[in-house]
Amino acid sequence: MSAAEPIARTRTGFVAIVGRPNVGKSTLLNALVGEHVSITSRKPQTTRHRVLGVLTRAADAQPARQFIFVDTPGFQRTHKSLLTRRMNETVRAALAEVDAIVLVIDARGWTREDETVLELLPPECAERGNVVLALNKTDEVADRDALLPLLAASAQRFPFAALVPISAEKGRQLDDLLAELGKLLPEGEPLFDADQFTDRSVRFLAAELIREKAFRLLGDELPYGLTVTIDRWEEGEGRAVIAATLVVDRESHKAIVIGAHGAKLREIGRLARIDIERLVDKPVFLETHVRVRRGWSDDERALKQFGYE
Ligand SMILES: Nc1nc2c(ncn2[C@@H]2O[C@H](COP(=O)(O)OP(=O)(O)OP(=O)(O)O)[C@@H](O)[C@H]2O)c(=O)[nH]1
Ligand SMILES: [Mg+2]
Repeated sequence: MSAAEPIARTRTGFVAIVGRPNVGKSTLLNALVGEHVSITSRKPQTTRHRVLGVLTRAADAQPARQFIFVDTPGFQRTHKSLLTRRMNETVRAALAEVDAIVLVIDARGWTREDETVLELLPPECAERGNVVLALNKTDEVADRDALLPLLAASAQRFPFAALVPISAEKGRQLDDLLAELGKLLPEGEPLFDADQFTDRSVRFLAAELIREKAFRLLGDELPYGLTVTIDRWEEGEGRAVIAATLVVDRESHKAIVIGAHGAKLREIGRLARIDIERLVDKPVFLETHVRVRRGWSDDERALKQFGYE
């Protein structure tokens, strides 16, 4: 190595994943990190919190890189409740404090909602060149040639640092995306241990896993008025005993969550328990209850109590 050659250094940085609801941001975060950090579902507005997912790469030939991905709620164009307003604030705050941004759109084309998110990017991003466009769900695109005009049109819209077609669900082209993002990480020492994959507690992750199963098993109308609290968490004798409450905002929703003879609630609990056991690596006894708290998603105190700050 000649003296003039720069010494390769460790790079560490925050990368926000933003986009409209349901484009696959959380699926992408999980695929990049290789862990079920952020919950996903077919329903829009699944993610409500800022969730970090950490990927540490220490290849022999290359300097170490630590990507700290920030999953964000899908940005919504209208505020339906205090909760949606909070979710949008979470997106704005994340954008302001990161080193790089992945804007996720659907590979089938731009929508008005995507443009709204593009307009949300801090003005200095264009100059800094720290935004990568990920065109997700390429597995749904029958004609790959159709992507070419979309790539060209996207480059016209904004000076993206790179445009990468991906499939988060099938794990396609994720290394290409990481290679582009790696260039945008600033030099710096890792902030998380190599085996740490999120900043969130197992308690938070467990509550989210229960919410995920409820989102997946319940009808369209319900999930937006549903949240989960963990009321008891005891670990011992080789197992964990957890009590959780699914909180709904209407009396009529309680019966729907419970289902005929309790079947729905049992299934939500069974699926969540399997995932929580994997998380804590021991058998779990999960007790679930349903409670009504009217109008909680518009109630400042309730939002705070349920962890939406
Ligand atoms: N076909 C296909 N589906 C995908 C892909 N990525 C995500 N999905 C699906 O898209 C839906 C939404 O995924 P999420 O990851 O929850 O989307 P999100 O952008 O985080 O949604 P919000 O949190 O609600 O904003 C789920 O049903 C995913 O399985 C993909 O690459 N291909
Ligand atoms: Mg999400």
